[in-house]
Amino acid sequence: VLKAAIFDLDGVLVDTAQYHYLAWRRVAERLDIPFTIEDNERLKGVSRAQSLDYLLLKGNKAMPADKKREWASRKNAWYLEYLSGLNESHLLPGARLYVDSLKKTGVRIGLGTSSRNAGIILERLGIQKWFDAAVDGNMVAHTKPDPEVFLKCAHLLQVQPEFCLVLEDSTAGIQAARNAGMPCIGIGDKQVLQEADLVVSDLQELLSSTAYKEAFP
Ligand code: B16
Ligand code: MG
Repeated sequence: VLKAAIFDLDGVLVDTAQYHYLAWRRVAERLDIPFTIEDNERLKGVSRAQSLDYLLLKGNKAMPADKKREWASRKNAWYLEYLSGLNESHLLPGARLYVDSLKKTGVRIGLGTSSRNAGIILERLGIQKWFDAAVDGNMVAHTKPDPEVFLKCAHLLQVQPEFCLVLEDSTAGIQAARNAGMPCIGIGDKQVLQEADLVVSDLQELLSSTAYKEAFP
């Protein structure tokens, strides 16, 4: 039985993954590093610092720590620029309805995100009150695929990992759920998110999925 659902933020509840993409693409362009959609998939769910390290490795560029901090904060400034227009219309399809339906059946709601900007996003959308526990990138030492963010959330929710369902749009996040011993639903492309127990294109689709109802009655 399902006792808790732990949601990723960017790309699951809110349409901000596109803003991360646009901001990283600007970094890659400026640094003259080729940046493909596959590269972008690798950055999803991964911390800002490690995302930059990935890009630099791909571009075969060494960079001292102070320069790295500069580029990471430049990326974040661009990201925050995109976020400035954020409002309720950026909630992804089915998010509110699915969370409401879980709450009605007594399932506890958690947030497990790598983002250090989660506070601003929740506030903008007025959805802080959705969560019984929230863990973000400011509260963990290790980024996804490390299970820390999800285990910490489960601990705060006081629910054993095997009774927590994770909802994730990234391969790193699905691996993190696996590493935490939690079942996981992928939100996005079936080819990309193969390691999930079930993949749907969004939470709207999940609400009417018979495979979901059978797996998590
Ligand atoms: P920030 P999630 C992740 O959020 C994003 O998917 C990833 O692209 C981003 O680099 C990471 O947060 C860190 O975000 O720069 O805002 O601290 O998908 O785990 O909710
Ligand atoms: Mg995500």
